[in-house]
Amino acid sequence: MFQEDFLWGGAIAANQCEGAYLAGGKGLSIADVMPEGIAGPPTSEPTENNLKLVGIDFYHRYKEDLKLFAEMGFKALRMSIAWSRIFPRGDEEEPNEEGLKFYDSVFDECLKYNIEPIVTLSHYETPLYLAQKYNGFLSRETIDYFVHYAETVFERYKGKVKYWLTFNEINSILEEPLLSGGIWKKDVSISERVQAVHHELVASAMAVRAGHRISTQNRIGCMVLALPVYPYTSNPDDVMEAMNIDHKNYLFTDVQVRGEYPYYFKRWCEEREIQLKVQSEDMQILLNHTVDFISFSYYMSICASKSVKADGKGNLVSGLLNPYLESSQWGWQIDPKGLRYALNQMYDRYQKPLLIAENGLGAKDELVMGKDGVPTVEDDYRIDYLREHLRQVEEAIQDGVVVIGYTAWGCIDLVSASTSQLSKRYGFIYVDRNDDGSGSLMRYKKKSFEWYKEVIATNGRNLH
Ligand code: BGP
Repeated sequence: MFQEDFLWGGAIAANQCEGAYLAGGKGLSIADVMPEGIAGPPTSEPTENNLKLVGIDFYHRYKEDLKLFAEMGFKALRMSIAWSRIFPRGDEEEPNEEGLKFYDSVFDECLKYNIEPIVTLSHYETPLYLAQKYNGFLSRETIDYFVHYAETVFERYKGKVKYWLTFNEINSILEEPLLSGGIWKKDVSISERVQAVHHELVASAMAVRAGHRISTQNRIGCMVLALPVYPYTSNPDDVMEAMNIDHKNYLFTDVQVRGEYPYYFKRWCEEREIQLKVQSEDMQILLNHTVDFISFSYYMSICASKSVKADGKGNLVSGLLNPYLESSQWGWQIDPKGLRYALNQMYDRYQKPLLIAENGLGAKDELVMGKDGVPTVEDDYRIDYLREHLRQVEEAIQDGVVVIGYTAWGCIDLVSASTSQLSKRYGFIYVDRNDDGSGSLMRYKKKSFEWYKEVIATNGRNLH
């Protein structure tokens, strides 16, 4: 049974939906120069083929969109603030009032419908200036700029926003230093990546400290990409390989939740000849300012082997394909039980409340004429995917895991993070925009819209 105040809702990110990339004094972010997402190199300036520059025009249409979310009965909306709307370059002293006002209106509109905003401070949208001048979190300076930004928004939205997440999928920085760490330079060594990890972790803990100081109401969480790893075979070498990948991922939550680098970190660094530069107060900050809850995205599990080479396509990482699982049209393997497993693993290790901040199926949708003469999408495949995953969430709750909410990724179609396409659709709401940028931007309810509305209305009882 889902708890009575379960946070049912959806998730979006500023850079993938807002568009209006220069409106209201916004500065450029790294997303504005990554027209192919992580599939291709960044450009020197924004280019017309970058779908994120217009996104789904949420910046101008948020009222219409929030009304639709409210109609589905959303209790929560996970969204992000575009850092460069508040600090266009990232290193200013004074924030951009117009940017602050925009989010005031968005939060007010959420609260009008009793939708709890869950706000990510940094979701793959580091200000471009900080990326180019400082190589983002590779430099220590960026910690201070981030904390100044966090304090600014904590102060401003005190009383409006209570749930915060610091860095989206913080563990992806090892694989995606630009997207996740704002590191502009090419050829980022493993030492540099780990140094940037440390800076992000310190920045996150300092933000937690500021958030708790500014309001005792604030509940601040971490956000990681959950990726259950199964040994490819029962060969102990494969089991160890799976354990090593797990260790790499748990490094982040261990620091953010327990306040310390895990016991295996020292050897891990030594073997890679990493000499971490740590300032004297860092460890104390990490220890004293841990998160209130854990949130994570979940899309797939992977298999690990010592001897077989990876051929699977992953979200931000790749792993071996599991012969027992089907794949999405984008090659992501569908594993609802993996979600129950991930929830149990995470709870087993930390005993902290868990929020599923992202989960969903990216699929090609076909707009057809509905019975009432309004276009729609018959997305039974999406309903099946979500139902199976939610049933497993319920199983985990029955196991004893404390789950506080579920925000379905891309509750309205938006631009994909990894491939920058619009045709990879996740939404309950279809947005008429195509990969070539054409389309009216009109919104249409898919079949899953009514289904999810019913899930929320029955607090999950209709899943059976
Ligand atoms: C996560 C990101 C999201 C989102 C999602 C789906 O990694 O946090 O921003 O986009 O994955 O990925 P994609 O958009 O590549 O399909």
